[in-house]
Amino acid sequence: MNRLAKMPLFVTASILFGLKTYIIYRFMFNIGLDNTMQEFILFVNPFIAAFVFFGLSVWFKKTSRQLKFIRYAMLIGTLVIYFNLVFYRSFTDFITVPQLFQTSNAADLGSSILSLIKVYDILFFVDVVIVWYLTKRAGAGVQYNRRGKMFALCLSLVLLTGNFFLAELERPQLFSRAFDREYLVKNIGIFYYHIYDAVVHSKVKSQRVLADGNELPEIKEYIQENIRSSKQSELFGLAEDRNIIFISAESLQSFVINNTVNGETITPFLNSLTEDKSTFYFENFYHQTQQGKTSDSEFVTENSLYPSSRGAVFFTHGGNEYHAMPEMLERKDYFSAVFHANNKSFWNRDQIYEQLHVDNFFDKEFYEVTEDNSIGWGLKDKDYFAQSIPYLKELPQPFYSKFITLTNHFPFELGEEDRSIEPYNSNSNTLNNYFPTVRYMDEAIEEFFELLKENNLYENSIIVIMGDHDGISANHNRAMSMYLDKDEITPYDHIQLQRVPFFIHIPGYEEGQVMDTVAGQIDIKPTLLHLAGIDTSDDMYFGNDLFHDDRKGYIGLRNGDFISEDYVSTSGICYDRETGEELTQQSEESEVITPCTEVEELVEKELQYSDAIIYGDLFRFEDFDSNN
Ligand code: GP9
Ligand code: MN
Repeated sequence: MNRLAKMPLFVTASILFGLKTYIIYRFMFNIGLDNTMQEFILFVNPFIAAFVFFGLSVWFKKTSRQLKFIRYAMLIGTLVIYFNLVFYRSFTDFITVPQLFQTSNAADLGSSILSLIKVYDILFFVDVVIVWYLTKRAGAGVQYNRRGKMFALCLSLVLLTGNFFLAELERPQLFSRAFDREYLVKNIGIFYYHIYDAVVHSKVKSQRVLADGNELPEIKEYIQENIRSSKQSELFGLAEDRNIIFISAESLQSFVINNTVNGETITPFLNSLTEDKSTFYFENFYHQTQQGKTSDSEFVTENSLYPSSRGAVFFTHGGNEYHAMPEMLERKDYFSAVFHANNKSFWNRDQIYEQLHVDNFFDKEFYEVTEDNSIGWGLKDKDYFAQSIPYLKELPQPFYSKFITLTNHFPFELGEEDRSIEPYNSNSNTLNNYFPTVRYMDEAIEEFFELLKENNLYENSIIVIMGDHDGISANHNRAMSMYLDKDEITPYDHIQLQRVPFFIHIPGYEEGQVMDTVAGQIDIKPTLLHLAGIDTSDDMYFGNDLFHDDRKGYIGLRNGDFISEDYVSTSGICYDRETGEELTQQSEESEVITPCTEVEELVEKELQYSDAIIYGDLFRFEDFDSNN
């Protein structure tokens, strides 16, 4: 009897602690909840996490230890969540292991710590006191038998699996894609988030510790021999001292350019740019992103390195030393800024932007976001551009500014009032709704051009527009083949669908043209830096200046596929790039080779070198500026 009465002490602790955690998640952290499922996960997770943790107490042989464990678990758990809350009040973000060691953050926090602590915070410790009292009163505690212990363990495992299953259902590839911290906390709770963060961190750390910079000479030699050109392109310095305005166009693929849906033009403004004499339009430009999506496109663009095969480099290696475009532009006194109306911690941007030397990040907090001016992922692109102009006008010139649009994001929602063309009609709502949102973005970019002109920011700038990655995945191949009027989407077609638009618009320049060069996001850094008149001979990158004839001639994708001037290699098949014809394999000295083999090996090598740089954080051993 006595036993039974004492049985639920760890359960009582779980309920009290779970309830408190839920209240903090729901009302103290500003966690966005988009549907009932998310509400549900957020509600059950605190109780499950607490039960799993406090449930461990049953395994202590000595009952006094059991009670001690519950007491201290309660206190430490409360402190963990409370430190996060204080940190959140200052940074609207959750603590990561690297941040714990970031002295600058600690200093920022230190000065304002008093203003971050509220009197009512004392209430968060009430349940600690209650449990402390109950465990003290419980005296000897309970000796659980084997069945009781196993029951607690099995129930913990079932609940935990259920929680992770729901989380994965709600956000597929939650762990491998390493999303935003808010997503992790929202789906698995703050405690498992910290465990996840610690595991990622220790993995990253060990790879970094083993590196010593000895790898660099070989990589440099490869770049010197195979990638870098010895001469400057004819357009070197063409945009010297001009502002660079870079638009990252969400999910924009090339197949919509100069195309129609239901007889209507999809992108009238971008189409007009393809014919504009001040514009270079690259029609064979490929995105090179992997799981990190937009963040990968930013990573490749700014660094001319390859993204990771798993997860987002922005997240896994956000604390590395880089030598990115904003930093190199400092050589010509450029000020750099990113404008993006999303949480600053999304894709860990707030952390990695510092490493990339981005001077100002205008995140969601700089925008007025209301129900009326939002759709899907947040602020509508037209409002976003309009609200960005006052900030842009204030930037020191010349500036390098990046604009990351949001409206044309899966699931491509748009209100009737913003819709200029009707959806397509196929079995895929994703593809159907893609067209009206693409048109909306096209109009938003056109309006942005007008705003730049009205605000005297146009003439002295170059405007670059790039699709960040595909918006229509292979899951929609049936609808896509119907739209493109093809029998099926072959692996070759799939690769060709990875083309995204890339424009360089130079007001006043008259010799722009459509370029059929095979190009990719990895080429942007050398291309733009050379246009700005910045010498890159000391830099390490895997792309080429697109205005140079002396290029390596292929674009490698993260999975080892590639597109060269002559071939497309994917799914182990070598195709003729122009005709899409499969090329038969030839045998040479018993080795099976295709015309693609040679480039395949080069791509493989580049991917390995790029990984070595990122995983080993090798740029910390390189003093780029002293070479300059
Ligand atoms: C979010 C935006 C979209 O900030 O960059 O991210 P995505 O899902 O396209 O990677
Ligand atoms: Mn994107």
